[in-house]
Amino acid sequence: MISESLLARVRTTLKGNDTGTFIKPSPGQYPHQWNWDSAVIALGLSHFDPARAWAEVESLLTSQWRDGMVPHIIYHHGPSDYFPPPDFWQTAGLARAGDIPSSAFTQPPILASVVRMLLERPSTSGLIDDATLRRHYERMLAWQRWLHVTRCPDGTGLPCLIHPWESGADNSPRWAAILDGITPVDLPPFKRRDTVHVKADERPRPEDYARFVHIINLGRQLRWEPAALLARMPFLVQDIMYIAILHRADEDLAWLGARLRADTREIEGWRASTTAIFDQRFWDEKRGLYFDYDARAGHRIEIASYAPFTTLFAGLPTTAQAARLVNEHLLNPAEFAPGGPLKFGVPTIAANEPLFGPRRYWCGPVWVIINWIITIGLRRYGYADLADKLAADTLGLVEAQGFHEYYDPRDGSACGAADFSWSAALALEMAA
Ligand code: 9WN
Repeated sequence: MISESLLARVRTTLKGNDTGTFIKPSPGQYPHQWNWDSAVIALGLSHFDPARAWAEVESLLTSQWRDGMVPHIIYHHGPSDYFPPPDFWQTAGLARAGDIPSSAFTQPPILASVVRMLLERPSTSGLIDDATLRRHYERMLAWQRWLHVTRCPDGTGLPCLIHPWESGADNSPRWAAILDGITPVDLPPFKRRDTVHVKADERPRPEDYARFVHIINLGRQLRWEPAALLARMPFLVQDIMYIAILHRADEDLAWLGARLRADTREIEGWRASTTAIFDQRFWDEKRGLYFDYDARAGHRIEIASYAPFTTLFAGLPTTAQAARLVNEHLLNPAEFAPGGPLKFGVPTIAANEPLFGPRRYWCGPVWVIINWIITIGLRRYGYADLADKLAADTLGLVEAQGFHEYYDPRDGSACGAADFSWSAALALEMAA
């Protein structure tokens, strides 16, 4: 049930972050449009301004590159005090780029799933005409094809990420070993702005930030040419959360295609290929967990994170695998459950991992978007009580602390940016 007071606070936060063209993730720290933020913000908007929800989808898709990619940051209104500024990406004059200045890589493709959710809501579904929906469908199809084909080096259809920012979980310890192997050289001059708004010990470490910039610089030198990126980038990863989100997006895009009477065989083909290889590449039978894959080095990255639980969202595990994920890990107080060192779940890294950092960004804090994805997955597998409890606990955290970017799992205290749009939007989703 959505209370009037929650609705009012969410509305104030999202209106406060509304630039007119798109809703920014937070007032100071993130003044541009971010890809997966905008998608889930549209869900929150659907509860009080459904027309604006569709406008958010539209504004994100207008940023699409000519080759199909939908970029991760879109600078609709030019530069700000955010680093990197638009010209840092050096995309001007690139034939494959889009018309709106943007970053040169992408983020988790949750948009098709959001569009399906919007269409399944009576309040929202009547507000979009078939021609617009078909245009959105074609654009999302081109993006998902770009991921399965252009970003896949090995014929499996599994996309590779070329920068930690593409994962949405920038400094996750899942990427630490790869980042530690990268020595930044000839860095272009830059000044970090993220630590102006948020305490430095809640953000990526300086050495990791320098590596983020170094990888962008390599991409610039390769003119962001997809085959060259796959061949040369030092960070080349198959991320299980990213792939789970894409697999669910394929399912939801096929649903939309069927509704539009389009030929969905290509999408069904992607779904079949991902299903066929997922376990072989990522499942560890001994640990009862999925692990990401370092495609450059050719091995799994054995860090216990929230990411395996997101596979439930996509329906990828068998019932037996799901039971292991839940019983051996999600409910284990030494790792992910409240009751041991933690008071709140789900931490983004298991509490007993050596690199667990309870306040440092993606190294441990609880994120509302992750808990929301996990609750949907739990329901898909019949764990409704657990999903209800996780949603209620997350909502409690947000009610007590405000709409923050992330929360310390030991005591629930707020970290990162304040007035954070997706924490507000997804609080409504969880309440509903
Ligand atoms: C870099 C906007 C974004 C989120 C990401 C989160 C963070 C950016 C940053 O903020 O990344 O893309 O500057 O740290 O990691 O998931 O989309 O909220």
